[in-house]
Amino acid sequence: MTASLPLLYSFRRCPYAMRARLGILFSGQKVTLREIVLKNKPAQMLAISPKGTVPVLQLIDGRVIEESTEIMEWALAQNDPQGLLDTKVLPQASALIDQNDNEFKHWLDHYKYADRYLEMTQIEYRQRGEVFLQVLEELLTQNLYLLADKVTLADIAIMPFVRQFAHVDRTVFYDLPYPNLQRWLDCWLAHPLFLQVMTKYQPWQEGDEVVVFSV
Ligand SMILES: N[C@@H](CCC(=O)N[C@@H](CS)C(=O)NCC(=O)O)C(=O)O
Repeated sequence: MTASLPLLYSFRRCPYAMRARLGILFSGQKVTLREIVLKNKPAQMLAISPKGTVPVLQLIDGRVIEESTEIMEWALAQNDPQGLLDTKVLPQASALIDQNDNEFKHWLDHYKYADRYLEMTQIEYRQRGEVFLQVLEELLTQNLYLLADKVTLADIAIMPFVRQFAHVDRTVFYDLPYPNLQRWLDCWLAHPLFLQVMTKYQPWQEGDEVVVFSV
C-alpha cells in the first residue's frame, strides 16, 4: 500500500523534532504525525530508522530522512513561501546551525544536567553555552532575526535549543545581558506556528486514527 502523506515520527519536547515540525509548517507541507515515547520507540519506526532518534520522516516513495536539518530542508525545498532557504544567507545559516548542534548543544546538556557532569559547576557550563548566545545576540543587534529582517532556516533550527537553555532557569536567562536574544526568543514563543508545533498528542499506537499535522 502506498502512503498518501509523508509520515513523521516525532517527540514533542525534542528540540530536533521541534525544528523539523517548524520546517513542515513554514513550508505548508502536510504529514501524518506519530508521537513517540523515547523509552518505548515503536518497532515500525526502528524498522525504517534503526539509529532510533527522532525526528524521522518517511516520504511517500518510501525514502527515509533521519536528520532534523535534512527534514527541514526537504520540506522547504517543496515549498518555501517565506524564503527561509534564501541563498544569500544559506552558507551562514549552515555554519550557525553546525555551531549550535556541535558546540552549543554540548554545553546546553551539561548546563541542564549539571548534576550528572561533576567536572565543572553549573555556572561554568552556563558560561560556556553563553559563548554561542553572545554570537546570536550580536547578530540580533544587526537584524530582527538571526541573519535577516525575516525568518531564515537558522532561526527555526536554533530557537528550540535557545528555548531549552532559557528554560533551565528562566530568571537567570532573563537577567543575562542579551536583550535582543530575549526579544527574539519571546517573539518565537508567541509565534502561532511555534504554538502549533507544541500541540500535545497522545503517543501513537497501531490502529490509532491518523493525525494530520499541517497549518
Ligand atoms: N542528529 C539528530 C539528533 C536527533 C536526536 O538526538 N534526538 C533525540 C531526542 S531530542 C533522540 O531521539 N534521542 C534518542 C533517545 O533518547 O533514545 C537530528 O538532528 O535529527
